[in-house]
Amino acid sequence: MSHDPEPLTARLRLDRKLLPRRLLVVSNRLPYQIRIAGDEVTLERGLGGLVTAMDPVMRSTGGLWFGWTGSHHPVPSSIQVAERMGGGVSYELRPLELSQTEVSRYYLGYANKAIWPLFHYFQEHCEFNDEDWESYCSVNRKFASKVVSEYRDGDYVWIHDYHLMLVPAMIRRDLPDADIGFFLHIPFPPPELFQIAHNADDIIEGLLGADLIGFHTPSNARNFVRTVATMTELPYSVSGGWLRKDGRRVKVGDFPISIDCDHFERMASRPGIDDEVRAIRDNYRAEVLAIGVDRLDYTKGILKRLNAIEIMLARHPDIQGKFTFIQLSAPSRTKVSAYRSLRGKIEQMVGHINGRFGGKGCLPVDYRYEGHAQEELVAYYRAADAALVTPLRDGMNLVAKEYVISQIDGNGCLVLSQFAGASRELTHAIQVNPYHAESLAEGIYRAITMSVTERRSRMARMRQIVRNNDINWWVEHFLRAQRDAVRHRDNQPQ
Ligand code: ADQ
Repeated sequence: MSHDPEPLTARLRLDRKLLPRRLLVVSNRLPYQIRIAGDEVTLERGLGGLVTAMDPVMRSTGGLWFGWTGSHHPVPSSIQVAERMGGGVSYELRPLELSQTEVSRYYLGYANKAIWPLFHYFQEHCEFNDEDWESYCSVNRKFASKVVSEYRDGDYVWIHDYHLMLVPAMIRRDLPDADIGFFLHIPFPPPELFQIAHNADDIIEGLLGADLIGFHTPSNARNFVRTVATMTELPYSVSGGWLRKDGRRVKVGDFPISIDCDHFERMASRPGIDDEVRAIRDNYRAEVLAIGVDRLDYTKGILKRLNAIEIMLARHPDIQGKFTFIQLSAPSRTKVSAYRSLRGKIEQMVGHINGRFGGKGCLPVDYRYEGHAQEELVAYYRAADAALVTPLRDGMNLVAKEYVISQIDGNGCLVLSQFAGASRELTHAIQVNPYHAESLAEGIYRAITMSVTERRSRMARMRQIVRNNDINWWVEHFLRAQRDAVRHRDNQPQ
């Protein structure tokens, strides 16, 4: 029985020749929250970059998605997302359950208090301890065994992200000839930083079980090869993007992730959206609206963004009373103390800015601590004259691409951190260094006062770039590299 939460309106336009017989996606969380009431199973799509990118892929290719349910309630061992898709393929979830200790040690502990901050260059937030690490190892083993138990010849195993970096080698041990890819959704730091992890050797060993290891940007890929070169004696080529491990060649490459542009454009032009956009603008009564959309995370630079808005309002009294910044923050990792304290600081700062500049017309900052449906988000994107995407460090940042593609009338301006992976492609954004408050403030001011001609020309270039390199392109680019990696797996280096 299918539990498809939304009709299969359209599929990605993928080159069928590249598709494996069956795709096995492995990630920490399943893409859907599973709710059970009596006999009824309902699915609610999760939030976050990995799901936004990979769910449309699985809807098009079919296959199995292995992941943690995100709760402690028992669920069926297999759930079908879409009943019948072209070519008889189906998309099924394979839930894994984790104990409370595993959640607190593997997920909240090692993954989110050690690896997440370290890989985003926040070494002061890192907490390393042996119990968390042991739990990380045993949960990785749990994932690997589950995949191995369902694996059939011809399957392609695609492992995602920093929670599961040991899984490639664990699967390789049991299935020496399996095709295995790994994609890291967050940055990979330089060797000097990476070696702070006391289990750095094991992580490298784990990743090298894959045939292909993908990163968002060339500099992340280079950091990885340089790290392996620093820590091991393995043969490698930084420029060729390969390493050699146990007689196997491991390919390393950059694959800038993207979004399903057709889906976002459809949402941005759906019937009734013009009324929603007008209602948002009428509600705020501001001449200029800017927006920020993030999971509430210290890497996203929300505090520095708010600080820059305060500086901008103080320096440019002409826009006081005419400008509103809407910050939509989705709750995230609320059990980690760094996230809880960040929430308190943001709320305090919003109150301070509104106290200082409010009462002169419109509200300076509207802060909402909640997740929004994608359709609603797109209405906000369309209503906003500018989007402020100013992370302190970010693998890619899909919000930047979603904003650009939602500007179907060619308007809008993007302020983008130079430390987001997206800044490599979106060179026509106003690029800023979020660590420098004054230039961030001026970047925002420049965006909201830019001439219509310049704004439209920059937006047209960015829309074209995102359209050319959309999620179809990303999947194909990765699968093509995987096919080549497997072909050359046993080749001696030139
Ligand atoms: P994230 O850190 O989650 O992803 P991002 O790429 O911006 O960051 O993706 C966030 C997703 O969540 C977007 O699709 C966005 O629309 C959605 N979202 C955010 N706030 C929301 C809100 N308030 N309401 C509703 N939806 C909201 C990780 C990496 C990124 C990388 C992606 C994909 O950290 O660098 O781009 O994976 O690889």
